[in-house]
Amino acid sequence: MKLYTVDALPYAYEFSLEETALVIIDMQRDFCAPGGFGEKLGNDIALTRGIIPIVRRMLEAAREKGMLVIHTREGHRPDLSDCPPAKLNRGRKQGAGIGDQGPMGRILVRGEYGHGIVDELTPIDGEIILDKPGKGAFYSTDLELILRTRGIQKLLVCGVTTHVCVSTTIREANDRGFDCLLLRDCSAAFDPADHEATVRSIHQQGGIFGWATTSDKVIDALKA
Ligand code: TIU
Repeated sequence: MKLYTVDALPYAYEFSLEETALVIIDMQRDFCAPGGFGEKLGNDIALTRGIIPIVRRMLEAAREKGMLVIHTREGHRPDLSDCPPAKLNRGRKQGAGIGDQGPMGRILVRGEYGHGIVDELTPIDGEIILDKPGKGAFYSTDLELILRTRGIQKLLVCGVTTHVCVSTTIREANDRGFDCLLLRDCSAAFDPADHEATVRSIHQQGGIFGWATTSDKVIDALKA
């Protein structure tokens, strides 16, 4: 089993291809395109759109090496039976009613155009698409079963938004015993202050939730 060593904070992160998955969180039009959930919540989507080419480069490097890739999508059943009233009510109050009609179809509803992953990062055969009703990718999904079945112990995590779904997923993974490396340049929040604070919160205290680095360092390690 070949080990790759990546320069990271708080110290080097080591992984093998066999035990590692690239987890791309919620790179959906609803968060990265005009008129989606992210924009309707009152956010500027420039930063979440901006990372698409950088995520693509990381995705291509993972594909080249045959690493397991998991794409998550936040969203709900068309009848919203899996959307807690608390989430629905708060979204509506903010002008982002889950299930409401928007320019890309119904907001955050499975099967709608806005719920889909952006074209540049379209999953290919062999990659896993995981639909999740919550912010964390483990909550009410079969992600843990999939990872354990594949023998995955390490997660390279990226996507949007750093402080919401990326952070929640890393925290959930950490409590389940997975070693997470946050790819900070492949992740974005609507406000850079939220992004930076979250990156620090993950690697501080000796890596209380995991590690953080940039994708070029992972790609360099994979090529070394
Ligand atoms: N609002 C916000 O920053 N994020 C979300 O609602 N979901 C994800 O992070 N995917």
